[in-house]
Amino acid sequence: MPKRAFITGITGQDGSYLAELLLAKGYEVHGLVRRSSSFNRGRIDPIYLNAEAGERLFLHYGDMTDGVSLVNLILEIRPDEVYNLAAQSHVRVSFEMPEYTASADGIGTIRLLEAIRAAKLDCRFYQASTSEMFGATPPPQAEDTIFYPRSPYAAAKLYAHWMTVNYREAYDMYAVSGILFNHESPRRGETFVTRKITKAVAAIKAGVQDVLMLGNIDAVRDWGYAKEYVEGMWRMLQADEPSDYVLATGVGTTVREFVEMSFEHADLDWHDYVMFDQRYERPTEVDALIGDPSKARDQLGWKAETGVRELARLMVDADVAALAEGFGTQPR
Ligand code: NAP
Ligand code: G4F
Repeated sequence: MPKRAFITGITGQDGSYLAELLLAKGYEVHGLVRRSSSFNRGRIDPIYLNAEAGERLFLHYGDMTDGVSLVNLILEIRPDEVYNLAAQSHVRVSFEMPEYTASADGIGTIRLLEAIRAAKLDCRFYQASTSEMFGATPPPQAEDTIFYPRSPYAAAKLYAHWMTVNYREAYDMYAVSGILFNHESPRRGETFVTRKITKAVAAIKAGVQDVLMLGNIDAVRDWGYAKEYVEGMWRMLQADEPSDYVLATGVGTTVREFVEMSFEHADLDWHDYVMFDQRYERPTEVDALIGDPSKARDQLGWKAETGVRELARLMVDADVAALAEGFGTQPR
């Protein structure tokens, strides 16, 4: 019998890479999808081009704000491993929708943990925690660094993080939190800053965009390649004992530097195109996130391989190619 995994957020950046990884490892993969009036499966659709992998991929309608759908799916699927990646994951948007973000990201995690507990399932649980939980605490940030959330998103994720710890301690569940620093790819949502930049570079190069409006370009982030981070998630669920881990590169880069690298790769001078727009600033900003991934390296043998310059280049190249093929907004 193949191992059976259930992924919430399978249509997102990480969910799509994780589904591919688990299918390649021989898993049967079940994913939660939201009903939408327009197509929202662009990232996982290519899996069906491989008939063998496609046969082991199953999609189910549900929502993190609908506990009954989660209870029914857990009972029906009876997974060996659950990866809770679904979230309203945009920090700026969480200031506009704090209640929904709390429900989907915070209470949604409880809905899922309770569904597992009620089903008396002996499965392993991964929670997508985030470096945003460190917020105002200066870098470097590791597993034992004090949390200081600076947005409704970070506060909701911190609640989910502590509830994951609590279910591990209270009910002896194999439940872990991956505290992941920013990770990007050509599949990154187009309103996150890296993808917004690389997509703009491609469009400016093609002569179909004149200007790129950005908010705070002095913020520092620790950017890695998403494809490598999903391997770390899987490794966390294969360890002998459940524990929480930071995944990061350990290198900090400003948004300004990411802009420079991306424009430079396309032989463009960013000063000619980038303008400040206050609308992209946040009521409370997280100035600097730089992770210390020593524990994951020592205990899981996990290490980020792709540096930020290479990441910027591969994202620009993918956006240039997508535009040339006429798939300008299609995440691959
Ligand atoms: P993403 O691309 O925004 O994907 C989010 C996924 O969650 C999508 O599949 C989305 O579905 C789904 N979703 C959102 N609200 C939902 C709801 N109410 N019910 C069911 N599904 C819902 O995010 P990502 O970058 O892959 O990140 C994956 C997870 O890791 C998220 O929890 C994020 O907060 C966390 N995280 C990300 C990073 C990062 O740098 N990428 C770092 C740390 C933690 P639709 O496709 O229908 O929108
Ligand atoms: O790309 P961002 O929106 O990512 P942010 O806020 O760091 O959050 C991402 O990483 C977290 C992990 O640390 C995840 F948990 C979360 O789900 C998400 O994936 O913004 C990065 C930085 C911020 O400081 C922001 O203020 O870029 C700055 N920025 C400047 N101009 C901008 C823009 N961000 C966005 N999205 N758009 C701008 O125009």
